[in-house]
Amino acid sequence: MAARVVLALVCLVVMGRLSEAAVYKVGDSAGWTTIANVDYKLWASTKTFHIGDTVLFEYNPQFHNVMRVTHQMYRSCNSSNPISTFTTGNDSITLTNHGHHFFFCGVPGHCTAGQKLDLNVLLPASSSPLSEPPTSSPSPLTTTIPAAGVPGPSPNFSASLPTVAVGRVLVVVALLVTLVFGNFGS
Ligand SMILES: *[C@@H]1O[C@H](CO)[C@@H](O)[C@H](O)[C@H]1NC(C)=O
Ligand SMILES: *[C@@H]1O[C@H](CO)[C@@H](O)[C@H](O)[C@H]1NC(C)=O
Ligand SMILES: *[C@@H]1O[C@H](CO)[C@@H](O)[C@H](O)[C@H]1NC(C)=O
Ligand SMILES: [Cu+2]
Repeated sequence: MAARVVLALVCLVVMGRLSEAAVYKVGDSAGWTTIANVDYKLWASTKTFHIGDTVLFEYNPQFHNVMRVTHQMYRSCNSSNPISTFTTGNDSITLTNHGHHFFFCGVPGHCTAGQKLDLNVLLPASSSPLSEPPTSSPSPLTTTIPAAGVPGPSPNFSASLPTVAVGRVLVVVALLVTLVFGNFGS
């Protein structure tokens, strides 16, 4: 029984790790370049970008730069009016909204040679187990501190995770209620 609680806590920690922002180096080891013939469309298609993730453009700033552009500019490789320009050679760009983000190198000829990146940032997932209401609402105390020897439900990730979360919320609410009503009495 205790193993079940430990399992649920380990699961929470792992899920916390998984939901942390990721850093993606554009082009992986090749970086942001024209000479390696990197297919940046293919590179982006192998990743799943979320809000809060960072893309890192690494390149020699003598030869390249990074321009964030609109879809129209991206399609026509028109670098006359970029949204923003990065030139350090080690540019971290944090993705703060969902949808497509368009980048290319503004050095003449590089965008048409394929140094262009279209990445799609997905909407935040709405089906996280923690945000789903539990199918049943057992008492938090009997589930988090189960009585010894009493057989409980089998370990079940999808059932135990929300139970632990709801249990925590209920404990906090109970503490608040105790505090408020305690003050009323004095
Ligand atoms: C590039 O875009 C600008 C507006 O941002 C426009 O004035 C210009 O004509 C475009 N150039 C080409 C070659 O399409
Ligand atoms: C590039 O920037 C990242 C942080 O954004 C840093 O960790 C890394 O060491 C930098 N690399 C170079 C070559 O400066
Ligand atoms: C876990 O619990 C859910 C709902 O409580 C149920 O639908 C599912 O079949 C269970 N899975 C296992 C492996 O017991
Ligand atoms: Cu370039």
